[in-house]
Amino acid sequence: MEYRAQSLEKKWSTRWRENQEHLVKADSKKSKYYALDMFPYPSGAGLHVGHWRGYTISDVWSRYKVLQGYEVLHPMGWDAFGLPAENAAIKLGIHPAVSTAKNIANFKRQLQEIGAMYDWTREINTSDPEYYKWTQYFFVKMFERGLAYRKKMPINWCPSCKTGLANEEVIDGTCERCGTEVTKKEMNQWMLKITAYADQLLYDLEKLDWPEKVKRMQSNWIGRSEGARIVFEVDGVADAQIEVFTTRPDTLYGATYMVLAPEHPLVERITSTAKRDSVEDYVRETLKKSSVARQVVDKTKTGAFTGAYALHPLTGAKVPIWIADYVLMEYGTGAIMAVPAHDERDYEFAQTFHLPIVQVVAPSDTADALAGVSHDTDETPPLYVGPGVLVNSGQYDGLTVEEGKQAIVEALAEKGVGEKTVTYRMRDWVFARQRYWGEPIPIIYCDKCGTLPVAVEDLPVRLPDVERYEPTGTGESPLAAIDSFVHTTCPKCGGPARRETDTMPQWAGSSWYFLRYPDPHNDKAPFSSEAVNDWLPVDMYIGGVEHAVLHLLYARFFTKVIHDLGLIDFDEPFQHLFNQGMLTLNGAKMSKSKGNVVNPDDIIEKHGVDALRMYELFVGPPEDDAEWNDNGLEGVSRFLGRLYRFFQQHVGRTSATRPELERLRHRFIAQLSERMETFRLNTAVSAFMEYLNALGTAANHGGIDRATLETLAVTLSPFAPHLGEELWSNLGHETSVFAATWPTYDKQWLKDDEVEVAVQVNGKIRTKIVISSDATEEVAVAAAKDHPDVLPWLDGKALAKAIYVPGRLVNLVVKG
Ligand code: ANZ
Ligand code: ZN
Repeated sequence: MEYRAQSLEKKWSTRWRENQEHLVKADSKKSKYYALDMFPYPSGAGLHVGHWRGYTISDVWSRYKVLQGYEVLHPMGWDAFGLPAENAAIKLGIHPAVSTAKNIANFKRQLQEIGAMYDWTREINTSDPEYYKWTQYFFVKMFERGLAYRKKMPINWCPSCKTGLANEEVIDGTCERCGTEVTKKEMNQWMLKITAYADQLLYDLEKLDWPEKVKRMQSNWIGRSEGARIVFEVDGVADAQIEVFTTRPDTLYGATYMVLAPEHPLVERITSTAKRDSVEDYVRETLKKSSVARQVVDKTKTGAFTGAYALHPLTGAKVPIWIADYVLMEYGTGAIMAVPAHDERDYEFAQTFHLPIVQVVAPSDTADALAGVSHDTDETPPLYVGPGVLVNSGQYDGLTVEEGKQAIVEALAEKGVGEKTVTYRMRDWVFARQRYWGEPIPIIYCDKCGTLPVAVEDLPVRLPDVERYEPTGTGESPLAAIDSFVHTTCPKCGGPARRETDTMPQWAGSSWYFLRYPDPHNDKAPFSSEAVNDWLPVDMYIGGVEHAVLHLLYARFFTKVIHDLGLIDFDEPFQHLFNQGMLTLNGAKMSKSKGNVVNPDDIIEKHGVDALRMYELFVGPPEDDAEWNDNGLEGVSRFLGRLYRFFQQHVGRTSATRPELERLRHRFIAQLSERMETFRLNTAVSAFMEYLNALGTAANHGGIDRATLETLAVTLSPFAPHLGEELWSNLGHETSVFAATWPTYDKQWLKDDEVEVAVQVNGKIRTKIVISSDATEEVAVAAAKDHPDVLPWLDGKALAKAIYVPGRLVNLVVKG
């Protein structure tokens, strides 16, 4: 009768494996459900209990969907290319393929232990040539469509990892991998034109059931701004025009100076001789700063005057042109018209350098008073960024901000010096890394024929063996040192040609892996469209919030491209996204480097997998961070033991069903189902605990019926699948509990919390009392005896007998 988790769990996991219980039946007639984990990067550290939280949540959810009658695809694989394996190779001299294979074996063992229903026949490894062949294929398709292109440009460069980085990989000015401050380096780069999909990536967010926070992060990342481009002539410099981007064309009359980014190509041409030295000094200083440091709002404003003037496109006034590091070359046009009265950064700059501040927008209620005010009062107007009406703006005075934008852009457009436009913060994706452990970019350079994609039938371009993994630091990947890799023949003219030696970034393989699981062994195509259209979009995608912009944005982009290639009929990959919270220990995030990880292997040895699974849920609301607590784990473990013993005690001698049990059972199913549907999985676990307590009391009134035990076994099985199977088989079933159905409840049992009960004394009705419908006899009798209408009839007499007919009456028999 003791609950021996380990042997019981071993029995069932062996049986699942032998019966191939978790094979997905693609031809099933059931509705399909796709529940996906963000696949892990198989690091050397293995999984700690913090990682298990997401995997537990997704498995509980998948098994719940199985019980609801879906055919569930719940696959697993490895995001296996990436820097850590390569860095370990450099340090220890172990080939990344070898260390990766070893890590995968360990991860797989751990994930099998968790009792998850992964269909391992669909396992994916992004570093497997059979897989990356198709990653290269998509690159070729993008190249053919002009979505992959090569460009010389200053890119983010990590001096420690010695590789280029995408904007998304630069976190607060430092390398996402190693924390080193990122610098700029001018290099020829392969780029993916993600900006071509900027509007779709933005507007389609609306279609998704994602946490608002993640949607907001993506939309901020895309950073769509509506505004205008305005052209300013430079006074006395023929053909020099400064184009600015502004979101506030309505404030044009308040533009009292211009600012170019120090890197702006016009700076050299327009700078006057007198100002040349100071301007060059300033440019040099700026190039040392990261773009994050340059964007800090309240930092002291610095800049230099070029000595040149622009001409205001409407008034013809001369406006001084400055350079300053708060204007970034990468955004808009790299030049601004500065309106200090209505822009915070311009306001500070103007104050620092004593440039004129002219108010051109006033809050509506003060507009009349201000309209006549001339510019040259001594008083500096306050910064005003709110709505209002135009003032000091010639014929446009009195228009609202919105009307002003419209009217001024129209006037500029008529003169051919301005137009409405949209600007994005998001840049194209730098898609090349100067590293070894990644997918080779399938491109060939021929002196005669130019830049050509590798023919699809020649894919994959295999990663060759190298002796030295170290990046060269010159900006070339280690592949450049392997002659046999570099030298090839031109696919067009057959002449000598060279291969591209850069590899793809970490994020390449994960941008489409979810499309591969429905058809993972296809060697004719990346997947069968039919299979993928059948299963996708992913119904539930579970993973950490740290992927809010990188992976999730790239995966959406790839999906849209693949949709436009005509291969799939949907254009968003993940319908529902869930981000689990982190597990902490003593307030700190668990991580190997902090030395504060709880190893699941130890816990399983002591309490079993099911206890760990249930505790991973019980620890707190799944979306919140939660603190690991050994006592909590032990409590859950004891609860499972209690439940097991309760079951064994009643399973051999079940009673008849009675209303008390039915009421409890239906209420439990209703409560648990509601908590599942709202993803409150921690309170779902407490629903079991409350139910078991209530059943303990009810058992004393005449035992436990079979329906109760069946309900317990089935509902428990998503949470504690091994124990669920055991209890189910204890009931005499020969098939798996996952062939059963999640129970439904009857609303009739949910109403009538309270009942009216007649109270008789020696057979005569004396009053009626209202008590809880599942009140025990003890409670009902006590309530009857104490009622003021009953007390006189009991006065001075002895109570000989008390009978409670549940829900109907209490009969008190008195003597004397
Ligand atoms: C004039 C103006 C007046 C502006 C005003 C703002 C307020 P978002 O919303 O982020 O798109 N800007 C444009 N390009 C820039 C660059 N490369 N570096 C730094 N700042 C730049 O912001 C657009 C506004 O940011 C633009 O509108 C411009 O300043 C500035 F009352 O132009 B505005
Ligand atoms: Zn050629």
